[in-house]
Amino acid sequence: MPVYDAIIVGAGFSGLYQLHQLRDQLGLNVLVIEAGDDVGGTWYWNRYPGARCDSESHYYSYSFSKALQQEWRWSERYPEHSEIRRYLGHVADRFDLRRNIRLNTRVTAARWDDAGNAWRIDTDSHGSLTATFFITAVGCLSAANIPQIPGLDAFAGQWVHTGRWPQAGVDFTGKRVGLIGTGSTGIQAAPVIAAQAAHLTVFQRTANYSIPSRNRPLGDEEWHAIQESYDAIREKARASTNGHPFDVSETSALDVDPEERARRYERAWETGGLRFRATFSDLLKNLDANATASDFIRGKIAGIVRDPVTAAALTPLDHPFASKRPPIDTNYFETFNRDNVALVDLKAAPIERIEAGGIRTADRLYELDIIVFATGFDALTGPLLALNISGADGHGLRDDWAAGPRSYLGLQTPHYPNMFTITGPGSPSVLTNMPVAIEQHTQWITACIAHMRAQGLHRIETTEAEAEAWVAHVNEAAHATLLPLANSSWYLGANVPGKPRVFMPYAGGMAHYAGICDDVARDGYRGFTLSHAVQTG
Ligand code: NA7
Repeated sequence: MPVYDAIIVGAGFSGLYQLHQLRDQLGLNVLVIEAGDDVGGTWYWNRYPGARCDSESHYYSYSFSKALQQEWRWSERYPEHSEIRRYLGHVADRFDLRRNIRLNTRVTAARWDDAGNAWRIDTDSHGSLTATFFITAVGCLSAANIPQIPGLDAFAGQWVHTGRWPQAGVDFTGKRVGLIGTGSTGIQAAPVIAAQAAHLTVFQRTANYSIPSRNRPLGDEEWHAIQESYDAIREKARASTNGHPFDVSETSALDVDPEERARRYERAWETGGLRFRATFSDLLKNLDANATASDFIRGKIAGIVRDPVTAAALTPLDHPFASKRPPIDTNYFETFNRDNVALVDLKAAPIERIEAGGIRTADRLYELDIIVFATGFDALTGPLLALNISGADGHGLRDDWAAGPRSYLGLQTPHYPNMFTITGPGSPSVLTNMPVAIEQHTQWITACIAHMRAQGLHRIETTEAEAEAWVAHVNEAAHATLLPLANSSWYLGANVPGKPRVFMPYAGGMAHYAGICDDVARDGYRGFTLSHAVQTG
């Protein structure tokens, strides 16, 4: 008999809520395993300067408890990492979750035992544990991508990756800092580091678009208005494409004259945030429409950055706006007007190696005391593959996903019975405001397990045919958008050398996806085989 009904890996937004549901709604015996020394998931690890969510705080939160929603007061439009950690800590305390969470414990392997109809989970510090259900809540952006640059070991200074930021922080005072990477992370970190360091050199491989976040404190009046309309806000988020509760314009960027278009972009630029993408209906679908937004942002960069050579190097030309995850910022482009900041264009002179004294590009040596890698993550698949999962009939996830992730609805992979993945590849995940996707997935999994228990069923699995059809649909949904056009996007796995180039998240829209999952459940879990015991053959 397995010791636990369910083992969940990860104590971030997903793991905490999944634990609450399985334990407190279904009465299951559940354990959460967490590598960090506290809850928080992504926000436990990402403590770099400027780390802030780019969903707005009042809807980057759980909706399942109205009491929680009313009692928690967010302080700013966008929550800073420490505030999100405090929120998740509060959730863990409020729902008495900590007693079922084993911290400082890393999963080293997970194996399906067909005869025992159970998962055996090996850990680095608590031996092997068994459970009927194995639920991965490991996040999409938790496996740090540290590029293999020759000579890193020889560096005489300190180096850090933003996704594994030291808890004690990093003191940049009086230091010469090199920052590699200009994704959301580098763009958030650069202005804050520049304000503290003696000098900051930003090493840019691909110039990026960025929209001002217009972050600000949330005043009482605004907060009360939010609290009063929370139900409507949540409903709107769930009914949307991206899990954000704002309206997407129904007008094509090509159906208004240039003056009106510019006025609307100006307004959206002043409002700030990811909703800039919603200025027109077709920015993510039509290349000509997108070009109007891309050009507008290029114009802004040219207007903000005083040195024309730097401005030109910062101007993104090789991909359409928002085909990569669009960052939002506080004074990113303005930072390059500071005397203590320099931009290095790696397209012109790539990094050759790291030496004791700093980073050497094809041009010269940049002398540095600290190197910050804002080089992103082995996204979506990396955290799952790190669990060393083996399934039924000798299957191993690393081999099964060698050509790209394969799943049915992003929830289950064939040959891995009773294993569920929260916000994994093949689900909307990173294309949404994450808590919306997380609540939908965990609620679906909870209902599925409740159904199995009510029917006396112990095993659920999907088939190769279902996975093949779903992977094809994920691909088709991506190609209905401009998202696959960014060559170096982590959505495609293109940021990690050797990773298969497959568009991983489901781009068909959050509400549409939730509808599919609901239909599948209503049809008796169509595409899944639910059974009493071990299946043979
Ligand atoms: P991203 O978006 O993957 O950005 C990583 C950045 O690091 C990007 O500019 C990369 O350039 C750069 N990079 C990666 N490897 C190298 C090497 N070897 N040399 C130079 N530059 C490199 O990660 P983030 O952490 O910024 O953001 C991840 C998500 O977190 C974000 O999208 C939000 O959803 C939250 P490239 O573009 O590949 O040329």
